Amino acid sequence: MGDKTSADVTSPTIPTGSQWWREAVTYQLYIRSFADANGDGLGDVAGIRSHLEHLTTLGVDAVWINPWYPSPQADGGYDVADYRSVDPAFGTLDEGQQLIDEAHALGLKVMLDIVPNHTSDEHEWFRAALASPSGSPERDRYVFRRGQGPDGAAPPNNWRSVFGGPAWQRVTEPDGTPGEWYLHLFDTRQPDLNWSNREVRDEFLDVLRFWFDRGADGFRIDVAHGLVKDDALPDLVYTDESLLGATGFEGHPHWDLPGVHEIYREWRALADTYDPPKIFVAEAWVTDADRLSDYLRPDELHTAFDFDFVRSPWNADRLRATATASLAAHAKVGAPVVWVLSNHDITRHVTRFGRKQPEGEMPLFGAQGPVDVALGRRRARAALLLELALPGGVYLYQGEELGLEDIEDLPEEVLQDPTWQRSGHTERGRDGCRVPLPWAASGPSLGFGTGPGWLPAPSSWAELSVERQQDDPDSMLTLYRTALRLRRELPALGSGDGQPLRWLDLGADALGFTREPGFSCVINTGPAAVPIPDGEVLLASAPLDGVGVERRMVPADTAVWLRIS
Ligand code: ISL
Repeated sequence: MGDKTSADVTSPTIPTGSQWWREAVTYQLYIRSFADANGDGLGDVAGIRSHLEHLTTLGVDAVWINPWYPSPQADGGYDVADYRSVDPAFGTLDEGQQLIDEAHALGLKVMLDIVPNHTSDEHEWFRAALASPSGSPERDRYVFRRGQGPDGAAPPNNWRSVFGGPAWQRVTEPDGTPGEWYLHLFDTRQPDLNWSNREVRDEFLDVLRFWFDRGADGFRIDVAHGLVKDDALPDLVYTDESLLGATGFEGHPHWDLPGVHEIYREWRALADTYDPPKIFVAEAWVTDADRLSDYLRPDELHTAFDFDFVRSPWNADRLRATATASLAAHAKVGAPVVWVLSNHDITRHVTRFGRKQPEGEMPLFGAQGPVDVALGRRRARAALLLELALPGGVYLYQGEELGLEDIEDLPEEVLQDPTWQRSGHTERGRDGCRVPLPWAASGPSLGFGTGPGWLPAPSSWAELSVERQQDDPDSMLTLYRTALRLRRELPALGSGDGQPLRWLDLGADALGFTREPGFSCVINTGPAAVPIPDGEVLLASAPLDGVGVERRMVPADTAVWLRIS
């Protein structure tokens, strides 16, 4: 729906055209932590179904559901044992189907999460591989190699797991002798698949078909940059000590190899056989916007998260520079940018923006010193107005509409992220952004479930609960609802296809732009108020009055939307 008509302005439903993804706002449902209907402490499908109204009231167009497949949950479900079902802890395949159908009836698109880089060690393929000899077709679905040294007792190379420690695990052969090693770029319980193997490729096409046929509108692709490895397995020189943050570089032996593109061309061809076509969003951590745009060429994927935006500190110059580079790189391939501020892997942006802002890239993992949560929330409100006003699509991570911060002091005994174990208890990992949502101001898990949640929410979150925020005109939740409604109503917002944004010159501490027809957005990231361009204020992330005498000003860490002539 590139160009909005007046019908779109009044219609409460989302674009139904096949181009919906060019401007959709998608809500990320981290199922484990959204809502727990059966009281076992873990969120579930029934929990999502009971809160669909939250999503329609919020005003999103689509949902992305993190992996809900049968899994030993060694990595929060990213260790998939069976790609064609729903984990009993989350519900049944039938319930999953009902959720898809109910979401559709409400006008919501449904994105699922495909995990093609690795399976669980409990996947039947991996069990068969362990039970089969070296060189067997069963082993060839994974990356098995002989170790180095006379006894093969040293790993095949020096690659490290993203979660810490070596990326290789030695197996005991069926006859009881120490044997080959298998590659796992993530946890030992997540063996990497061999994408040179045609059977692996066909299997995933079939899994995509399975869910497309059940109504899934598309897939988020996990570790989309990781599937293909350099067969020669050369050693790597590690310069970046952080476990989760590495993004690869030209010639890297396992991130962002050119061979991945061929895989996505096959996926695209399959997606295009559906009417309307199914769509993809890539999780691809690559060096820059140009590399990302390679995934978005017309015969490849539709969209990819813009992690450069995520890595930008709260700084007008940097935000403008990254947005400009992303818009230009995406325009070259005709793809919309997908803006994102938080997800289930990175420190929530309230916390990131509440810290002393770095000169360089924003750290996305781990505690990084003191946090001013109130300041972080103020900036998060402004950041929302920025990302919703930029051309393209947006992904929101559950809980950001409540202004949740990262919980950096979870008791050690509750931590579940494999990073915690694999780093030898030096990196706590990502649990702090995965704490269950507070729905109510009271109860053992603040309305998440009838009992305690799998991670404890702080009591201070009672004030952030949906119950407390929903009728409060000044709450974060109300800001999200209002901004999303306006984004649908204003013809200037959304995809912006063919309507370039124009940057305003507002000095080093503010960024602003206009979009046609008649819209302007100004964000002040600096300490001093800046003047507002002429126009009618449609929405502000903080009160504007009381600042400036002659004319209205945008105070520090505040954004405004204006109607201009
Ligand atoms: O590999 C990285 C950098 O190149 C990491 O940032 C990596 O891309 C990221 O951690 C991948 O995340 C996804 O796959 C993981 C899973 O733990 C995450 O939750 C998921 O989002 C393994 O499946």
